[in-house]
Amino acid sequence: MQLTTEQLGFFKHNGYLIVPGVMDPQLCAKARDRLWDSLPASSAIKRHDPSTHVGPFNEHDVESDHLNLRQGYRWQLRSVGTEPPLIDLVFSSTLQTIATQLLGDNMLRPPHVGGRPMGTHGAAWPGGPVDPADNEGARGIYATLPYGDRPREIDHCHTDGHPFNLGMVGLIDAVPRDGGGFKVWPGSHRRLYPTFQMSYDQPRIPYYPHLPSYKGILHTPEYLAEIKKINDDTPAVDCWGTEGDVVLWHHRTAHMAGHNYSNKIRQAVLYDFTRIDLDGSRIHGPRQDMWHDWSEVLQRVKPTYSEPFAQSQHLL
Ligand SMILES: O=C(O)CCC(=O)C(=O)O
Ligand SMILES: [Fe+2]
Repeated sequence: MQLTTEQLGFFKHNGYLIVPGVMDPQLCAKARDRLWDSLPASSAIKRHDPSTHVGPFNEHDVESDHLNLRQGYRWQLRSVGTEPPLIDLVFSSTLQTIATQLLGDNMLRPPHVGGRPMGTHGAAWPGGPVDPADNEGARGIYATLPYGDRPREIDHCHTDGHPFNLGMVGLIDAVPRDGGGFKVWPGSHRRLYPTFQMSYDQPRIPYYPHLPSYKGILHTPEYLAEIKKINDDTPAVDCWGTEGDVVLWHHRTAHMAGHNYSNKIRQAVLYDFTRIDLDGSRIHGPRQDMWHDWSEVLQRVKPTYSEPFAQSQHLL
């Protein structure tokens, strides 16, 4: 399967692209089994009884291991990220063809079956997030429990602070509207790209036990101002869909894991495509041409698309 010129143009303009039905249904089913099999038999949440799926996880079901984190409404099973079924799912020949169209011929760095999953080394700093770049496969299976009667909340977008080229969120089960799907802020990649000091990374303040207050990712004032503006002036797009759909997104696209106001657990697999030249390209600051590290076809494509196509992308 090849992306059309319209799909490429849409991705270039909006920083995301929903591609329907590209993941194998049997592998999606295997991934769901893998998620549920990781739950102890004694858990209050029972796979075949949806009435037990409403979050947050109760005290007994909470798990703080970063390889299989269950906290609040979030369940992030990362240990499976380098197992064959997950890698076959995210690095299938279909998805390699698509990612190659975006990132260029012979540029994809393959994942490593049996390699180090994300979360192996715990949080990047005490109380901080896990570094998604410290990983040789998929980020893992990310699930969000239904919020039940929790009041509606405001959306807050962020960007990811680790080096990668192209993000992917793949639905391993159908996700309804407002059901915790990946949310993106269209066009944010073009506005944020020039506000970073480096083209892929975000500098980090190291953590020291005797100097605990100042730590984590350092943002430029330009970035902080722009992401706040984006949050205020751009309506987010909810990437709901059916089993096998994927969302591809530019590494600087503002996004969030949607709030789950449905009565169904949101189940998705996250993967970052990286180019084999990322080790060299990450030393550069933002390029004059933000498409420098992308395929020639994408560099050349006009960022135009039809209204019906935009509708199919939940933009209108
Ligand atoms: O689960 C999702 O949809 C997105 C998660 C995310 O943005 C992240 O882990 O950085
Ligand atoms: Fe993120």
